[in-house]
Amino acid sequence: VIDSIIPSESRELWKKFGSKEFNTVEEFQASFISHVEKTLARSMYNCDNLAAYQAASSAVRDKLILHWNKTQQLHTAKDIKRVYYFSFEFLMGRAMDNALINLDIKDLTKEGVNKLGFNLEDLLEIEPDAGLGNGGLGRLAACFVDSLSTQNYAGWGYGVRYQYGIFAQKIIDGYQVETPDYWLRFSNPWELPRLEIQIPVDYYGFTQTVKDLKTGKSKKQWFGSERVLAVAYDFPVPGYDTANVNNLRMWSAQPTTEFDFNKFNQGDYQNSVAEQQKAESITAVLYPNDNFYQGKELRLKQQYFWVAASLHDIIRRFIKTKRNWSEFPDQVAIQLNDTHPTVAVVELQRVLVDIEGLDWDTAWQIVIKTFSYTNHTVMQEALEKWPLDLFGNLLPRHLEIIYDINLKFLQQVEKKFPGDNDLLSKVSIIEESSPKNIRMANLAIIGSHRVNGVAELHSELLRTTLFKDFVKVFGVEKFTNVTNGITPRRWLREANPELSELIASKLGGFGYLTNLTELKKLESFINDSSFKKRWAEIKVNNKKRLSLLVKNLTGIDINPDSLFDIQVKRIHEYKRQQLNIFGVIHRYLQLKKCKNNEERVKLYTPKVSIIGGKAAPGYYMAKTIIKLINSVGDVINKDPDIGDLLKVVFVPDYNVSKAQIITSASDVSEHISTAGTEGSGTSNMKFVLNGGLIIGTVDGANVEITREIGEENIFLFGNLAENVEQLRHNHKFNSLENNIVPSSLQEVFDAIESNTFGDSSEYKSLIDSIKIHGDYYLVTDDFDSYLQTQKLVDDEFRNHRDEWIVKCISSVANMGFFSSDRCIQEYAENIWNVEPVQE
Ligand code: B1H
Ligand code: IMP
Repeated sequence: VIDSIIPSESRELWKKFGSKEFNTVEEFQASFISHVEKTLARSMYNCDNLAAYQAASSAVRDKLILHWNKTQQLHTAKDIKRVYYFSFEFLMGRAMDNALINLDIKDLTKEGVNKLGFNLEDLLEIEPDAGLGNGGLGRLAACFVDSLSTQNYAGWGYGVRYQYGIFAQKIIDGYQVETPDYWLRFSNPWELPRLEIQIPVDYYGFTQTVKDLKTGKSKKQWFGSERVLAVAYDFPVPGYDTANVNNLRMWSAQPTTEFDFNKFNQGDYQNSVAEQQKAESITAVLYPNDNFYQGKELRLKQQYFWVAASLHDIIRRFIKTKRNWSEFPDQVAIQLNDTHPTVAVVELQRVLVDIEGLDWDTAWQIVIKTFSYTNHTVMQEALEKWPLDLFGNLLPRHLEIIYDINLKFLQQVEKKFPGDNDLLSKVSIIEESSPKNIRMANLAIIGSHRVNGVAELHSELLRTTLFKDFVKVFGVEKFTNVTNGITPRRWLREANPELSELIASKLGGFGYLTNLTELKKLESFINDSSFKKRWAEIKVNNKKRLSLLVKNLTGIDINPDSLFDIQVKRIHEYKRQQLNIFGVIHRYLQLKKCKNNEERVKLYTPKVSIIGGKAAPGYYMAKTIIKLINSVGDVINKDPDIGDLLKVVFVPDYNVSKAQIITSASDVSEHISTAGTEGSGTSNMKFVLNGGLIIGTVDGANVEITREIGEENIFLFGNLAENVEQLRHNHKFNSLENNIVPSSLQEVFDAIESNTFGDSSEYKSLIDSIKIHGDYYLVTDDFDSYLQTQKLVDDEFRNHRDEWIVKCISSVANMGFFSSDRCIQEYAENIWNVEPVQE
């Protein structure tokens, strides 16, 4: 809208009474009190911590909204290309502390609430995590929106506003028990309901050929038979040290107000209402699987719901600019975070052809130029394949369009590689199995102009294995790499206040938080003994902070002087928590073999093994691993022979806010996936950035971390990805008779099987999977080198502490590459073709 169409008189009034943001302690307090009294309808007399948290957040939120408005007006006025990050998951964690840090008002707010009788740290603890994601993939999306804002890109996230986030994990008798995470119970001050933005989304029904009134040509049209409304909720995303505030728009499902008059007239009022209520179930709950695909109709409903609403919103915004459709890709870049939003490719084609009347090829060129696709995993069981019948029933027109896309694509392939039927069947979107499936990765590749993996090794594996046939068809340039990154604001400044301040004191301020390669300058302090002393002190403080959390959660006392060995991530066989716990058992057995305490103390470094993470509710083996960890802990922690020499802790309900305490407290952390299975990993980056070392396999981003920080600063072990296939093949000839289990591991199995850790029948399937079912994840192959590496860690931590600290400092100094800012810049330059927006 051009300013001049608003009458000057009104404009003056808007200017005169326009809201002002708080900038002083007093202005904050005024806003706080106003929210207590008017938003919450409370008073000085009944303002408890919850109310104080809500009022303080509302005050901060108001400030964000003003920045948000300005940012959106600027972007609209500049008429620039926007990036839209489509992600089924945004694992945001808490918003308040992050907003205070990014807006640089933490001290002000602390003082403000203090004088009103509240402690800021207590208020921050009240906020529930926004746990709208499973693990790395969802947290990556959260880091990306932070970097988009911080670097002044016009970048929005589009997601689903689940009413229930990832379940809360309780440990009862050593077993995982899932409880629902109703994170919205006290309402959410960080979201802005835009109840007026209601976008109809249709399902089911049929397609028909109709005559276009304008052109006279006949065309296909979809008549859905079920309709829900998508309502927008906006989450402002503040950047650090900038006024730029982007938007994370999350969709919530609502019934339409159109009523089923048929049912109503039949007097079936109750049923008619019940039908309507079902609409809300679409956005009720996040699917709690990490790296595992479950082909449920409700999930496809969620995906189409979110994607159709988001595209509708983007297209509306584009149409306002009155441009020609061919310019759509100059205004819009859409990143598909894994295949979850891939139906967007089909939906955009449908809108352009069926509704806007473009011819097929013109539309298809627009689609390809608009989309790009990130693959996060090569794990077979994670690849989305929708049964054709299920898909066609829910989205009949989309299935037809997929057939057309596929036909035209296969014709192109046939032309280039005549007679290569094997190739055709491999790259086809349709898997000719029974029942037939739609391969979403194939569709995503065909509908995008760029495909990227998330670490160099992973991207290389995509090119040479999973997507090699597509490399043949499209050429290798279409397949690129963007190594993941993390935001140093949340994962250093917020998670490790003392270390980030120490670094700032040496580097002349916090500039490194937006220019992380500045950390390199820390190398000049490697021989500064007072710096090293302070560095070590901070690590101990962070370990004390974690000890307190562990005590509160589990009742277990751990000694902050011990070596803290941490593995926190989703529980998965490929991530190999079983290797970790078998190693722990091995250590315990060796300790028990010692003659006396003197010998034990002489041979072993006191150590705490800390493991945490959620298992997908239906993943039996992962749950078995959790039970084993807890049972092993129960025995070891109570054993009077052992004392502080070994403690085993399972941290219940690992989530983003706990990760912020845990990542700064490791001496070593474990990233020990079977080579070639972990796309990237991002917690590996977080631990090293916070001054911990890594025990790792040559997998995912461990490879590049090693390259950046130097081989001498990381404890690598295990077989390489290139040998995995051969090793697995070898296992096929193994059986009970032809044993592959090394004696070290056999000793561990014997201990388990003789009920040392309770009823061994509980662990039978776990042991069998290794002993007789082919040991797919190569535990037997890597066990001895894992033990050796653990020994090395013990020795270095105990006998070479000064070198250890030097390793840590020099690692941190070389972690600059792993900022999500760098990562977003690579996407912006190589994939999206967008630039930061300057005022
Ligand atoms: C990652 C997933 C994932 N890769 C399917 N794939 C899901 C797949 O609900 N599902 O169906 C959910 C999640 N998640 C992770 O992405 C990789 O395992 C990590 O290695 C990587 O660091 C992360 C971010 O790229
Ligand atoms: P949308 O692009 O229509 O969703 O609008 C998003 C935001 O952009 C609005 O809330 C405004 O802040 C801003 N905006 C939209 N249209 C205009 C305009 O015509 N002039 C200036 N800002 C606008």
